[in-house]
Amino acid sequence: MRKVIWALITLGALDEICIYSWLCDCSDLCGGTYDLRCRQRNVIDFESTPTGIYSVLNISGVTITYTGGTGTFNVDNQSPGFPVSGHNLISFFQNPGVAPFKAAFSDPGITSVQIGVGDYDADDDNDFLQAYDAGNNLLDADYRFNPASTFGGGYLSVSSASAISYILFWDEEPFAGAVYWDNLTFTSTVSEVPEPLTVSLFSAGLIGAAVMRRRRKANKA
Ligand SMILES: [Ca+2]
Ligand SMILES: [Ca+2]
Ligand SMILES: [Ca+2]
Repeated sequence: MRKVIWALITLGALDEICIYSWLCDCSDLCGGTYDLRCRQRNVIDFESTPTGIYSVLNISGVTITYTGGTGTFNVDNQSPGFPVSGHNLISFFQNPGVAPFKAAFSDPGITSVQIGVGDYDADDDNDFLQAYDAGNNLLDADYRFNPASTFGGGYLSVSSASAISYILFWDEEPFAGAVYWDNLTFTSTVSEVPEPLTVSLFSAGLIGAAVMRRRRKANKA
């Protein structure tokens, strides 16, 4: 019995974010999609964005721009292979050259970002991802080489203990910008975690302890 009570008290004292993921599906409690630690996880796959030429995209609290040339880019529809499928971003058709896309987050609690990149075979791709805070300090960076023989590509990822304000991502020579970017995934800390479950667990522990004490007294008497 004592072990059970201690387990309840310990559970109650631990980070409530973890408790939710252990006991139930976080999405039921908080709404939205959550990872195993109950952090909110968003994926932009661009499927609901019509193909065409853009100078800015606002999707799910993310503002996407292209920093080179005329500042325009395409939402295209290509499925060369994992992780690029259906609608995606490509800068090459409007502005071939080495310049980054920028994706700025309105959520101030973003701590990790992933983006898929790839193309059809034909050329080597040198792909870069950088994460910055609101003061333009570099927080984390990733690089990925995609050999010419590849259909599709892979993921770049960055993470940081302090909040990521925006990311830059780009492709370098030989055909700079000739890659498709897809499945922009970002994870934020949950700013408003509901309390009742934590409180009830902690209370259960305390009540259990009180019952034990009373029983012990009763036994002595
Ligand atoms: Ca897509
Ligand atoms: Ca390639
Ligand atoms: Ca390429």
